[in-house]
Amino acid sequence: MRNKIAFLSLCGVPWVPPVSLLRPGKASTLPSLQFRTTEPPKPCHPERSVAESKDLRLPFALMRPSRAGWIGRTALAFSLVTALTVSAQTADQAWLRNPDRLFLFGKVVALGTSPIEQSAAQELSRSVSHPASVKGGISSTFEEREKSLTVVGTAGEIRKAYPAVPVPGDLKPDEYWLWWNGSQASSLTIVAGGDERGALYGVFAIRRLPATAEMGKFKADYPYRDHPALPIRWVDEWDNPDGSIERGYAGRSIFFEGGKVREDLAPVAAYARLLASVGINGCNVNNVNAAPLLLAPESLQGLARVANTMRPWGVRLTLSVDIASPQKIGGLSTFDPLDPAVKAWWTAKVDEIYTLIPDFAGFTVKADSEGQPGPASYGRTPADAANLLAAALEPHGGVVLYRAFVYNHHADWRDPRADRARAAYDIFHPLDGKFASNVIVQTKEGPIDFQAQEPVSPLFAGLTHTSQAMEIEVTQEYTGQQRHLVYLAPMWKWVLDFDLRAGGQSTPVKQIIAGTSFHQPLGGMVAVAGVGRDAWLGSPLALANLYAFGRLAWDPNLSPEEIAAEWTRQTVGTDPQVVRTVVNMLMQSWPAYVNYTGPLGMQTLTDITGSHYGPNIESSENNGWGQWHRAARDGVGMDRTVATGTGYAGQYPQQVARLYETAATTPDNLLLFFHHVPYSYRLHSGQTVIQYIYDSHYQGAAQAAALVDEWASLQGRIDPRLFADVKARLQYQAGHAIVWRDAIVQYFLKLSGIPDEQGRAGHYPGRLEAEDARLTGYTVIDVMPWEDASAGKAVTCDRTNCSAEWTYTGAPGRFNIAVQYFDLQGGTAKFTLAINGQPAATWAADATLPSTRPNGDNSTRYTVRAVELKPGDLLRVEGAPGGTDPAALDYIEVTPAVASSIQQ
Ligand code: GCV
Repeated sequence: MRNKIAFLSLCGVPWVPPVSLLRPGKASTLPSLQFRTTEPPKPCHPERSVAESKDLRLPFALMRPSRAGWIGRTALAFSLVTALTVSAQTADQAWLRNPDRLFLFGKVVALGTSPIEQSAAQELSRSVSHPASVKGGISSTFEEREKSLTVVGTAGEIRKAYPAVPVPGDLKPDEYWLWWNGSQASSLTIVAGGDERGALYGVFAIRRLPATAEMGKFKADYPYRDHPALPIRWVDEWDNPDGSIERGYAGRSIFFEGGKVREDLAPVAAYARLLASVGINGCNVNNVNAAPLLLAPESLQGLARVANTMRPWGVRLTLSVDIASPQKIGGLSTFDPLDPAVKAWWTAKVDEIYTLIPDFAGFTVKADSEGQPGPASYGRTPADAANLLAAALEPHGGVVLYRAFVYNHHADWRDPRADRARAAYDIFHPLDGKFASNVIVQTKEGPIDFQAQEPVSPLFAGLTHTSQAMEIEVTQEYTGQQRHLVYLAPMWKWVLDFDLRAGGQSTPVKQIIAGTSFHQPLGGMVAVAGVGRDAWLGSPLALANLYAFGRLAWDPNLSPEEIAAEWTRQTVGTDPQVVRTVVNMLMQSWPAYVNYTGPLGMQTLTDITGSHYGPNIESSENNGWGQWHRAARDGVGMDRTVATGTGYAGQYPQQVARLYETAATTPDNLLLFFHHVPYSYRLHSGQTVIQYIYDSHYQGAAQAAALVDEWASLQGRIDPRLFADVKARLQYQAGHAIVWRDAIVQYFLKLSGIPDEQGRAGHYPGRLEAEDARLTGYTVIDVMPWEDASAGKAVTCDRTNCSAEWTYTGAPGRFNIAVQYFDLQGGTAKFTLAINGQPAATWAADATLPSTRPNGDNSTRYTVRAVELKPGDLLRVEGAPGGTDPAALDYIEVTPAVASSIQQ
């Protein structure tokens, strides 16, 4: 089927629209419109017809695409976290599948010929051209309605072509206005933008509206207009020229391979379309740990191709730069920001970039941070470095996003006053007012580093004369790396709404970064996205985070539930039970993750110096990285008070500082971030700290298991491949949540010496340790860190086959048998569970999990269900190493078979 679009050059036909207004229908989510009939205006000269499509001549159509939308077309052959097969990226994997319903009248025309307006018109074409959609959408009344017209253009173009249409005179850049009039048989719909990008966003709003809660608003506020709250809405990709992605969990880069920009940029175009659909207007394509050679002329040619690919979607290219580039690639002996030769080098380099990329958006800078060079080498400040780049960019309209993520990663952990959390404020607050007007200081949402739970960075209130952006992470570096379902919008929303009370006034973060609290010219929100070639984020439900970022950057007042519902309707399905269930799962997922990975503000208790994935409690301590939680025999938490601690609490404006200064007023969920307290300290909830640690971890693991059950209730209601894929992921997550639970609980049990009131910690009914089994070939090892294995020990095999055998001594009945093993990188081991010599299950340890040593990164649970057992039965696990994976085994656990997956 050919899709064609008509581009009209219209003159101002004096067509006066009737005053009849849209009356929302009572019945469905589709308003049944009542119009006074009128003829739409005619173009004053014939269409310069680029193309025309019957498919575009749709009435207010109800379209139902086939269910194959989502992953259906992507051959996402995924078996658990097992070999994550690389699947091509398509926009409908994310949320741009053909809409179930579309609010659109008649033929679509774009008034302008710019690439962005063409994209806008083509987007509507694409939405209605799906054969399955057409089947449901074209009705017998099609012919009656073919006179209807949807016109896309800038406000100026619309005004010129349709002087009688009341386009507001004050539409801002990126803003859109939707208006229509006429009858069902013959109507005019206008999508006007404050600029071309605004028109494009208007088209995406039309596409989204029927699937969103905005529909109600749409009815009430006709004509509908909307603009983004924040001018800068960028994604940062941490892609390296070799094609790897720092903290990316979805395969290789869509931008780079082998040191160059990839030939095939089709995924980049699809990505730009996805970004545009939620209003994202900039994409930084390279790692902030920047490779200076990307600024070499041949690289810039490649980057210009990327910019050209994203431009039709209004997404501007931005780059991370190494501040030492003048020295590293420019042949200068210095990169001192105040050196005239350095200034001249940057000016020439920026001019070169703009020759190739006229709409280049600007630079992101990581300097003096985690080994990156910076102005400190010359005794200069971040303002000196930022202003150097800003001066070069300013004539072209470019901006500098200078990251406040600057800290000493060789801090002295023995010094009770040392505190990484203080660094951003200590360094940047004194520079407030010294940055050029096109510099934006980009601050991570919390003072440490994208932990599962942190307080809001006090720096937002510490820069009242500087434009600011907030940086968040869509890629789940510390929040389960896309293997765990963790919908982060509730956390971001909490930060956005947090009122820092600067100067005693209401100053929520969302208003500070919009530039409104302190009357700054710029501001924004930037997300480290981490998309790759494996279905964008490697995991279907993780895409809700990318969607949520865009929606919150557009409108921080949206609720995470609303956003989750929008995403679900557009992506998983519109069945109310599906929407309810998925929204519920998404909303529970972050609190659950916090519960089982590090509650009370301890931060994510993960392997800080390595994978950032599995549990490793002591890895945070006794090193210079400063992610300390100070867990000790006497108590836990870091004293950050002014009175007795690091003084960090005093960086907040007075009212907030007072709140955090005493343990009694600090909210429970951040207690241990601010205070070192004994394990017996009572929370506001009445529980002791230690009991909360036990309870929350058991609760978190149970919540993770409940996600499996909730998802299971959707069987038959959603795409079967999506169902199977997500189910396997959730089962893995439920098993890994138990690894987390047991690691943290046994660690704190040992450290505190205080038993669990409920008797769970240290007691595992039905658990049979591998080290206690009759072993053939297997040898017992100490697992590091010890808390990552049950009782600290496991067994590994250095032959071709080994086995561990136990005699069952419990009551007869039906049981689930969970086998806890370690699925290491570097090979595929095989396991068999045999009962009385008969194989009950055989599986391969073929996941792609971190680490080449057995630990909490790769501890994995495989459950064989509903096995009949009687006393005396022999339970035997056979392990066959593969490559460097030694088929390591921790334990088996025999628990009564119940319908629920809680026993994962
Ligand atoms: C790009 C954390 C991450 C690093 C990242 C850094 C940053 O430390 O682990 O991979 O580096 O943040 O934001 O610069």
